[in-house]
Amino acid sequence: MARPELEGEWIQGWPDRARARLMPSKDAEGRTIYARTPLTELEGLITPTDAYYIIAQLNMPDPIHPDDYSFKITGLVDREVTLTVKDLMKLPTRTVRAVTECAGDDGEFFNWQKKGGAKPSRLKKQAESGGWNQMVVEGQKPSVDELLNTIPTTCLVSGGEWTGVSLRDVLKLVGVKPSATTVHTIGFDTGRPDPTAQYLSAGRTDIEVVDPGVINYDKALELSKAMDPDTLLCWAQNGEFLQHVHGAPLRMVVPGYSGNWWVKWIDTIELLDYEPECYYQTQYFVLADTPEAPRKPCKELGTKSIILFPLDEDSPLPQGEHVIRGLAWSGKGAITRMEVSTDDGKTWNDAFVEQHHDKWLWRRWSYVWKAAKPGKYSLKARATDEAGRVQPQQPWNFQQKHFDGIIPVDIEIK
Ligand SMILES: Nc1nc2c(c(=O)[nH]1)N[C@H]1C(S)=C(S)[C@@H](COP(=O)(O)O)O[C@H]1N2
Ligand SMILES: [Mo]
Repeated sequence: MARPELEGEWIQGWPDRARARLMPSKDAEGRTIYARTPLTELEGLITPTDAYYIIAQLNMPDPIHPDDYSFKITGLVDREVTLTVKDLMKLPTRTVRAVTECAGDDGEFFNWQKKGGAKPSRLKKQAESGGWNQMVVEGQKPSVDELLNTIPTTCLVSGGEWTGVSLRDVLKLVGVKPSATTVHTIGFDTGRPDPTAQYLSAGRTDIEVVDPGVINYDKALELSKAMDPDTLLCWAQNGEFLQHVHGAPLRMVVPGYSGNWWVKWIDTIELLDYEPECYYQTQYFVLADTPEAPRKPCKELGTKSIILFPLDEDSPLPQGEHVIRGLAWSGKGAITRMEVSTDDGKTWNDAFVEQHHDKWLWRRWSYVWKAAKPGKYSLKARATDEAGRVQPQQPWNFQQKHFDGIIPVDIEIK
């Protein structure tokens, strides 16, 4: 098998399996701003925090100590307030287990489906340092190939346990005026969006990119989703206080919506009666057929499954029984059915879906494949969610967001 062996390590004096490690890229100051989850090396449904994917679109901000931290709620509220994390801790605590998936996760598969060529791989690692934030210097445009070869888009998804309070409870506390429609959340991180991110997701450098200048990261969530009891303001992840890179002291958690809605490093929450022009909502993180077409913000994730065993790299496999397994999740809640095909989608068989009570968390599924005859096989998996949505939901779009397509795994049985 072509998969790299996990090398043994000594942990507290005992020989152990190597820990799964993030696949990181750093900014000019050496701070990790982009890191992929080693999906194929992990077991279980909660991604260890040290292996959780990381994305900072602008500059990684300086950390603020929780004792020195507060955030404001302003705009169309009965009482404008400044709150600390300790204030929030006086409200009923809520924990939600949920998948975080970057809108750009697996985006390069869109291109591959359209144009063919080398199939993207979850085993592909980017260089330890470097990446798009260091590639573009004034006046220089890297080629599409250079970009695509630098940073793979796979493995930008993780599963976590998020603890905080329902945003709804906080909004009830301050009193939302009847005219409010939008919850505008502003992070304290700033920077000038790197156009390379747009080139990278579009797979082209010949598109026009708006330069908004130096901005704060911000998003404008519709009030109805903000009032969903599972939309949280969180101070903890996986049983510990948030790490800085994941948005400490306080971040938003918006289960079902792609990662870009989960605003980190909250500075201000503003209630509005209109949708403001947020760069990461109207320009980037949008769905449109072409760069010229009207752009629609990407919100709910589709219905998606991935095969984690076997991978193309595991081929050839011996004749006999193999367990095909992977994970599945949806932007509309629980996965209710998984089907597997071992004949390139001609026939489908129901797979076993592991049950649990967390509708926003992915589910593990498996299928016992009796590979009786030598030959070449194309394995496929497709998920159905509780809303009846069957994978895939998201058509091709120029920024390659919300990919939830069915990708075959090609295996030879010997
Ligand atoms: N303030 C702020 N929040 C942010 C971002 C950011 O750059 N700034 N990146 C978003 C994006 S694109 C994603 S995918 C998620 C990633 O969350 P994580 O780094 O904790 O995995 O955070 C979102 N929240
Ligand atoms: Mo993202």
